[in-house]
Amino acid sequence: MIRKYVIGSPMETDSVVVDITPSDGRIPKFKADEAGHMLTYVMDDADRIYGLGETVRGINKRGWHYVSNCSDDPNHHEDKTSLYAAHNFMVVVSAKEVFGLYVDTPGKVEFDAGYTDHSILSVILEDFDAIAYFIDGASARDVVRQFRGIIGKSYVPPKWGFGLGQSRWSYVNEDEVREVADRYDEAGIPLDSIYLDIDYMDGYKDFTVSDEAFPDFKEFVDEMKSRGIRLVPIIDAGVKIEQGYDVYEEGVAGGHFVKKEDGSLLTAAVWPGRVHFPDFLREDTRRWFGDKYKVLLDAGIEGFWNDMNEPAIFYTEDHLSEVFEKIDGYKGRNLDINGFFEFQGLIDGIPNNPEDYRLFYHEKDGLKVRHDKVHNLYGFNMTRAAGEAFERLCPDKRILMFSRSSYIGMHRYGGVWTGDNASWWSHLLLNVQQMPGLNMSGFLYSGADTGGFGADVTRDLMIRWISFSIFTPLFRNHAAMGTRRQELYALGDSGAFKKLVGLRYALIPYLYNEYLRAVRDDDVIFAPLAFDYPDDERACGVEDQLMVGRSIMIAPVYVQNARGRHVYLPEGMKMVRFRSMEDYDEEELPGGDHYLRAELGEVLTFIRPGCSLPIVTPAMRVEEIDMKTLKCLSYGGSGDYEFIE
Ligand code: MIG
Repeated sequence: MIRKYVIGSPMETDSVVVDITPSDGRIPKFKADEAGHMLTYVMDDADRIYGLGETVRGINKRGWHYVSNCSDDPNHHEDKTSLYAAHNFMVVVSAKEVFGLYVDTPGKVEFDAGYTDHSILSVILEDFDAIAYFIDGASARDVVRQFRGIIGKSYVPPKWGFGLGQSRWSYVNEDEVREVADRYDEAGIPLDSIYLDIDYMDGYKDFTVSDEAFPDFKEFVDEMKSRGIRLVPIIDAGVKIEQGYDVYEEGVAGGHFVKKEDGSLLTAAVWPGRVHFPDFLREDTRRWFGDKYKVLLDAGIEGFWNDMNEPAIFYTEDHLSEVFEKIDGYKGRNLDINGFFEFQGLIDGIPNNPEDYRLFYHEKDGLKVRHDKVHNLYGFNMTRAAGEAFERLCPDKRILMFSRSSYIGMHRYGGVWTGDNASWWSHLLLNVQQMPGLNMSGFLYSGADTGGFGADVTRDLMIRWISFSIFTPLFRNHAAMGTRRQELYALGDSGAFKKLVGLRYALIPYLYNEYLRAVRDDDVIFAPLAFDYPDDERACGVEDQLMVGRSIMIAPVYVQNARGRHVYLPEGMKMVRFRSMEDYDEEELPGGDHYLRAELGEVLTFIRPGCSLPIVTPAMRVEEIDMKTLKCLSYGGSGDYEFIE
């Protein structure tokens, strides 16, 4: 049962697609302050909180506070309260009740999940009004299903989007891209896509391609496609200010860019230097910007990633000139501790400055709205612009699309990647722990930068990370400029990677089918053990194992130099210890605690009783997978597995 409560006069976000008549009275279970801007719920010691999408920390969110405020912060440390997304949905599981809450507001909202007081869950709407959806359910999974039922079906990527993607900031010309493809092929490692980061563009201008780097882009796209490899270019939110650049000129002429209070255009800066930001909250701006993707679609491109759409702001002209003025005052001064820190703060406060987000306005449903009040909708609507355009321009084709910033509702148009993580073991665990929350909010097509974006990866970290991310729908190796080369042929003997990526391709029929099933049934693919074994107290506390689809559980290794790990089995299962699709051993294990060997390159997979895991012979490309090679590994039951498409 879902009930809708209107707090104040909230703005429409388009995240919910079902009409629900608002209820009068109070939101059940919660106590509200007078204005209705702070809701509190008293928790028992054993109560758990799930969801909140892309956030730091564990699967159970209790014990920290999370602020929905889409932020370009590459330091995903456990003390952070905001990452790139705003996913305001959570499920509370206590011994006496299970319920969900979705707080639909385009502004900032804080979920204090027992941080200030361990026994109090509070939801704090800073200045803004909201719609609260309260969901009563029989179980956590049931609450999630009901919620997903009101936000619309999740995006479905093309099947090749389940293949491995290789990315780096940046492959700067066609020779480099060709070399990546060649070396993957030589190493016999399957690959379906290569990503183009910002340097493919001409001067970082959206929807342009550098002539020097790619003299005949269309021909090159065709060449790669004839080898079965798709190129996936990046698109950034900021549009470069440059006379003669069509996107800039049309944007100005059409009134598509965000404006300041006095009606003049906001000048901010990102990659290309000075830019204007399209007002994606306006329908005709979305249509205009969306149609621009056609330039690349016409060149044969079938996939995109949208970046910097929190939006990230290096600086605004207004703030920067203030800083320059103040800096003058520091010249020649003897800076003591206070003076120096002030000075440093002045500089450190230039990018993504909260003041800058209050400087400009959107036009939403005919009204002028200050940006900070609708901040969390920006990336959503950029990706929506693209998604709506694909529906118009190529309705019969699935286009790969994912975004860095997101809000619930965007899951109908694309997926997300989790942004600038680092090559750290703790971020491998974070990747594991982020998956259920993302799925609960509808973001089924998701994954992290495998191997880590920042910092230098090691061979063993890459092996362990791949051993996990072969299960995530988005399976992309991406690294920052200046870091150690991270392609799978560049980390010593590539044999181990060939086997592991081969295993991924062997699992694609299962993974894609479980994906389609999760879309159809409004379900998650990655579930905490607590979802399937709610009465098993031990299972409910597990933070480093996941159910993946209906048939299996996984237990990734995320500790350097470990040669095995403890695994909790909520019931008897059949363990398959994969070294590759052809090389594995099977063992039936009773429920309970086990210490299991898992050497580097070994993937522990557990088949549930009565279930089957279909696998196929790996191919070098998703499209070459031969379903005739399908066989099932089973643990009891009929030994069959049902495909829905
Ligand atoms: O400020 O395009 O998260 O994946 O490689 C950095 C360059 C801008 C941030 C993205 C990252 C990408 C990088 N971008």
